[in-house]
Amino acid sequence: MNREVSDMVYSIRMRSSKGGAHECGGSHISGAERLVGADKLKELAGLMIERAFTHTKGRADFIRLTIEQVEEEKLKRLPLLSIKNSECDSVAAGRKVVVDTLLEAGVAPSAARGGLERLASLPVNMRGAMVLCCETGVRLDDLGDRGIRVSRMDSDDEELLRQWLERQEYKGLHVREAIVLASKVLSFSDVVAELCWSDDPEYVTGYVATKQFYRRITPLKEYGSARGGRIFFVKPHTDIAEMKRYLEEQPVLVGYKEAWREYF
Ligand code: WAQ
Ligand code: MG
Repeated sequence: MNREVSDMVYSIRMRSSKGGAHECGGSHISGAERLVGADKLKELAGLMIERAFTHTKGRADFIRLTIEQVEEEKLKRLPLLSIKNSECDSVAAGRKVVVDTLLEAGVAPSAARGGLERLASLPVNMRGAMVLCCETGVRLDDLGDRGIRVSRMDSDDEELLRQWLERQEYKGLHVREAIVLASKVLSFSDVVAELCWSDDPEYVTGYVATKQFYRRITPLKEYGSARGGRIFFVKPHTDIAEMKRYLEEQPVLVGYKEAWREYF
């Protein structure tokens, strides 16, 4: 079948760093992942380059922009996680909510506390996520500072997602991108929970995502800190190679419109 270029779907993604490329020791500045039609590529490429140049973590001197056609038959559709929100008085209180939520999701106490400690004491920002066993807290991937980089995902309707979030008073790009990413991550059967906070110095809200929901928690770090990261807590004996393949390569669109209708 002949299809117009305008009907095709593309993965467009960017990663940027400072002090050289990531693989040459540069420090991670920012990244972005979208899945869109050809008509959006030019605008998004411009926005992604601008993001790398104007980030609060500094001006990137290395930018990798990748554009790749995705086979539409391979697109998988997933529901968006529902949102809960916890506002706390301090980082310590926020992190207590983290531990409680991880325990509820089936993460062992030592793994929950150990994971939190690891994220809080990272010597450098990774550009992806580390994988920890939910029972022992042992790191299961051998991907060093790279970790697993979730890719090839987007919402199926950006404008509707924005409106749905704003209805709940959640504004801005951080939450929009994070809930799409978390919805993909938790869709892998052996992932029990995800913990994240941003490496952007001014963004102190983080989250724990579980199979049931996406819990935003404010604050999870001190204002001004440029350290952040992600942990995927998985069941013991998880096939890490298979998980990496799914999270990095399977194209995914999240956000059944049916599920959003009740909010309008
Ligand atoms: N895949 C895996 N890990 C990633 C990815 C990715 N695509 N992108 C970033 N990371 C890791 C990496 O270690 C970063 O240093 C860290 O996560 C933080 O990334 O509801 O903005 O993009 O308001 O700074 C949470 C929103 C925002 C909470 C998180 O993360 C809310 C955020 P950032
Ligand atoms: Mg960031």
